[in-house]
Amino acid sequence: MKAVLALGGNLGRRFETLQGAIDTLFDAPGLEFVSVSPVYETDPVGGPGGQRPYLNAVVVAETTLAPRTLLERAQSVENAFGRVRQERWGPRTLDIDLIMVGETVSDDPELTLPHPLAHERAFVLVPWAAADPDGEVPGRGRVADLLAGLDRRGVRLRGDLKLQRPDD
Ligand code: A4P
Ligand code: MG
Repeated sequence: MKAVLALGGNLGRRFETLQGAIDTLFDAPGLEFVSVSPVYETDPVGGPGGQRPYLNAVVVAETTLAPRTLLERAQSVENAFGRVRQERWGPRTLDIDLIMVGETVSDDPELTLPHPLAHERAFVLVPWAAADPDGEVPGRGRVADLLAGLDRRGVRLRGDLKLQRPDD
């Protein structure tokens, strides 16, 4: 199955955290790297005022893991990078969201798929479109079409930062 993961963080060494997260995510069986987006610096959406900007990126993978198992892997990587869960949408070193896993549709609050807000978030769709030009949100449509209706001003390419594919 195809899996799309969105990574973001706005505390600490943001770029090093994204690269470390990618290396760690793929450092176990069941998840194969396909592509990674450029890095974008993005204005915070939601949460308390005065947050620093985020760095966001999207990774496309192939997986044989059950969606739950993939969520557990993502959460253990968040924890490894010092994520402390405080307020919703508050600042964080690393957030990894599962955007879609194959055609899985679930409204379970522990794992909602596709991600319930992905289709309206430029900080997810802009990197996703770059990593996967033919991407589609199951039930919502093509990423490129969803993006056409969104304000992308808060999402700026950081051409000076380039994530590497995970080391094998
Ligand atoms: N959960 C349910 N569905 C999923 C899914 N598809 N992927 C559950 C990942 N987790 C999912 O997440 C809370 C619970 O969501 C988890 O226990 C999981 O079982 P969390 O990471 O602990 O909390 P959170 O991230 O603070 O809350 P939430 O609602 O997931 O927020 P989002 O949607 O992740 O938004 N602005 C910019 N510019 N860039 C960002 O990256 N990120 C957020 C966080 C807000 N503003 C942002 C950014
Ligand atoms: Mg989250």
